[in-house]
Amino acid sequence: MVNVIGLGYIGLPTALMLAANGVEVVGTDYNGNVVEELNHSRVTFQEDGLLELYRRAVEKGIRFTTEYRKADMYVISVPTPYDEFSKKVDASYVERAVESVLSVCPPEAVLIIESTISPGTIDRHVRPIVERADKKVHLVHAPERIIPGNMIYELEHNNRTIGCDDREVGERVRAVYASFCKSEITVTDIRTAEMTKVVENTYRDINIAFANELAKICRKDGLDVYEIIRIANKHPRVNILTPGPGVGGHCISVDPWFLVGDYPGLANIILAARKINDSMPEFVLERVYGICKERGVDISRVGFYGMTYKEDVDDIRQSPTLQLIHNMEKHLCGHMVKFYDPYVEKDITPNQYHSLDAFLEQVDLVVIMVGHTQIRENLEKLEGKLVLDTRKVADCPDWYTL
Ligand code: SAJ
Repeated sequence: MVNVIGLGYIGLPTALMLAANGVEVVGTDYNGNVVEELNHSRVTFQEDGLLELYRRAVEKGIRFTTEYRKADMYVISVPTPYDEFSKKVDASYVERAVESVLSVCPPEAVLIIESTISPGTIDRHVRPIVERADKKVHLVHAPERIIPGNMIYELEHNNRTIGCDDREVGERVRAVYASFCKSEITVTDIRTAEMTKVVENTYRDINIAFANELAKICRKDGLDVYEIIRIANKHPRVNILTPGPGVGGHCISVDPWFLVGDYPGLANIILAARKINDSMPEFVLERVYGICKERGVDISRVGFYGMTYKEDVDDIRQSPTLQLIHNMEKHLCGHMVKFYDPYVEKDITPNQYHSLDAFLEQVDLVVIMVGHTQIRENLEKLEGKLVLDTRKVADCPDWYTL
């Protein structure tokens, strides 16, 4: 049996996928509300195909509880927040989960940590706990790679990495993941797996930063960055990403800091990329102020469309819009502009609307921060408005871009 600990964005789909493919699974979360929702046939976040997968898993007998269970294998997918000032990973949730597992697990159990951790976390934070508990268990790091918005497909089709101390244990874990993963599963050591995960997200951060820097350079000279990227990408070895209002989410905007924090003086391009991406919300604000001045728009008639960190997800963690709100608070004008996101039901900020039409009625300049399908399918509603399209959702010559 596998006990999946932490039923969030990663743990829940993983638990469901294992169960739907015939593995006996108990899902554990210490948050009673999450367990209650799941026990009442409600999935706790929006993701394509999640509800259908949930139903398949329930048919196969998955159970949800707040208790840690006796199992041969544990998949730990609890949050690993980072400290904004020190930029270091906060492994306390992982530590507590490991402690709780150790209190119930049989000897020789396998503890698989899926949460993103900074390189060296298992040696520094987890092994000492295991040593203190004086119980023989096997540690494994199997970092997740799925992308919100396409999680279910990617769980089945992405290659995976399994880091372990002991090859035979790695092969056992591989067999369990192979119950649903149709792609290549590489078995390596734990430190290599930890580093690989952070390197993957850092690679993407650097590439997004390059696109964002190009946007700033082209703006300076009145060049169309999108056209330049489109043409450059026709080169067989060039693949530039898309500029945007910043980088959000719990991974790409966080993981590179672990390398900066642990390798000061060495992680230079990584640090520069982080700074460029973090500067984008402010760059959007500068564009907004410029357009308002040029077109005589009152700041109270400016509306930001989209608050999540990217399109068609309901996750707002570290989103460019939240970063921008934070910046505006410093300039004491955050309360004047308007916000709307079809995926965000909770009020995050004053002047937040819950209907697209009501929001549009109140604004003259719409700043598209997220390219949700909703706005792509309702472009006609933007007719007569000034638009700053930071995501290039449409090819409208009259619209402003980054
Ligand atoms: N973004 C751009 N321009 C682009 C691509 C992305 O501005 O061309 C922005 C997005 O809008 C978003 C941010 O970057 O704000 C990150 O989004 P993303 O879609 O690139 O990635 P995440 O954070 O949703 O998921 C990443 C993925 N990692 C990589 O692609 C290397 C995913 O596979 C990981 O599982 C996930 O991080 C994680 O949990 O680590």
